[in-house]
Amino acid sequence: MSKFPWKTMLAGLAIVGTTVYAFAQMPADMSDTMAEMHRQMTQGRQNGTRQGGPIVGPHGGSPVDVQAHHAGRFPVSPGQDAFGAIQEVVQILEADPATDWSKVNIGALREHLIDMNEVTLHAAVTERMTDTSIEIAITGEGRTRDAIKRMVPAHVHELESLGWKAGTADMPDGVTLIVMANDAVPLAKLKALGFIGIMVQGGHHQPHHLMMAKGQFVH
Ligand SMILES: [Cu+2]
Repeated sequence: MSKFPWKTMLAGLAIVGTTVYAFAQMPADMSDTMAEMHRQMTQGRQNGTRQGGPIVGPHGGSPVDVQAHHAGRFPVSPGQDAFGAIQEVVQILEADPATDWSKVNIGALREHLIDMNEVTLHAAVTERMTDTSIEIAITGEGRTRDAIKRMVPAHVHELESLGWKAGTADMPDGVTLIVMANDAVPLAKLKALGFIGIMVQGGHHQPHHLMMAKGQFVH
């Protein structure tokens, strides 16, 4: 173990490194081992947070994760993106002594992430360019339709805060989104971005997800 350069890393990381090494040597029952790994990794992160500043950031990819990845002993991916987003938020809340668990609502975050999944992957999208704008019909059925009606009109406020001119019109099976071209976002760029490229504008989802989980934000 002393041959590894990461031995020289922060004390908090070295603790995790030791843990990783110990489990690599362990021939115990795999399910027990995995449960213990989860517990130890969580402890390691919490130790790291206390000793060396915040390790779990809003965009993931903590030094601990990178370290384990480079050591080749742990996969970093949680296996499912919404699962990983929720795990990250739960870890942030657990690392914050000010977290008010009487208000925390992880289920609300899960519902929003299901909406994001529906809008991103399952909505039907028809785009039409005019001389001054892009007009996008976003439609679906059931949960997909509900998600479109929750997320797309809400996103207009984010676009407006970025200085874009945009609006929505309700339809029985979805929403029509109209976004005007401007100097910063000419028609060619609007066309290239299309529906989902427009939906990802702004960085509001990450902080909003944490607020949702804290019970402070309703989309
Ligand atoms: Cu979101």
